[in-house]
Amino acid sequence: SVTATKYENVLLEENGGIATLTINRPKSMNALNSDTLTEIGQALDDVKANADKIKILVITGAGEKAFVAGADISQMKDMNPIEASNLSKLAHNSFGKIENLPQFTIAAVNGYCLGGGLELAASCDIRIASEKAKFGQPETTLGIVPGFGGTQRLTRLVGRGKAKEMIATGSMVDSAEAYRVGIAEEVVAPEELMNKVNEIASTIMKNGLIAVSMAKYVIDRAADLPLDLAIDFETQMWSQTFATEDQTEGMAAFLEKRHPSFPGK
Ligand code: CO8
Repeated sequence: SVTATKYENVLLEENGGIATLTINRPKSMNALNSDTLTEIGQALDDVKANADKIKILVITGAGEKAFVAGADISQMKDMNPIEASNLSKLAHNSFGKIENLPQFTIAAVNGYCLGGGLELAASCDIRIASEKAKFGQPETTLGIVPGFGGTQRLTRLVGRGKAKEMIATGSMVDSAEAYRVGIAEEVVAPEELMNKVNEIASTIMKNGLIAVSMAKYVIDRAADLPLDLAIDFETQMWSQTFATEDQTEGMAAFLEKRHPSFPGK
């Protein structure tokens, strides 16, 4: 296992092809200040640059209580609109990198997942939650609008009605409700969270990872296209997978009744 030591507000570790990015400010519930958002962006660049070693990225929060309890309110308190815009752009730059990673990403939601925390989790490909997790967009309770994608990515997960309800009330939903409305794909006991995440990551890693990466890409990039263009886009991706050794191996293994050993090219 390898740990990158150059960060102060996050931890980036790699073990057996799975990298874990831990937001590491447990005294402030892992709140996202600008230094942390900058380091998240740098860590994501590291993950992308090491795609030969890192196959899956897990994002989680340090400590028992919080995934991420939002943007750092003490930093935002005295901001003017230009500073607010700059902070929002910094977050969008970092969160956009998650969607643009070739690797599949899993948010391991271990506790409070609020505001910028839910916006971070919503940028990941899937969310696995502890039974203790609580989700919310409390921005309107502070007199602001969600600013790191909450009005958009949450709406795409749960639909307009539920997103508007969560944003207008600012109330938290528990993990059972998050599962019901499609924020969390699975909910497990707190002590099982990392086992479950590793089990899902291991299952994905046995598959053709070029295909996984292309599926992620086309799902995200075509999501807002009209259906006929989106289907065309899928056909392009699908046909390109026939240029890979993974396709040759996957289909040969099936026909020879053995497990595939994907070369990843
Ligand atoms: N920012 C800064 N500090 C925080 C934050 C935060 N978001 N959340 C918690 N903390 C700090 C607390 O101030 C406290 O510090 P201290 O020990 O120095 O008093 C410490 O973390 C522990 O927190 P609590 O004592 O409050 O712990 P509790 O267990 O009682 O409560 C909660 C936990 C429910 C998570 C509570 O801390 C809380 O409600 N936090 C704020 C949640 C929130 O409103 N988040 C949304 C922030 S807004 C946002 O994310 C907007 C994103 C887009 C902005 C775009 C701007 C351009």
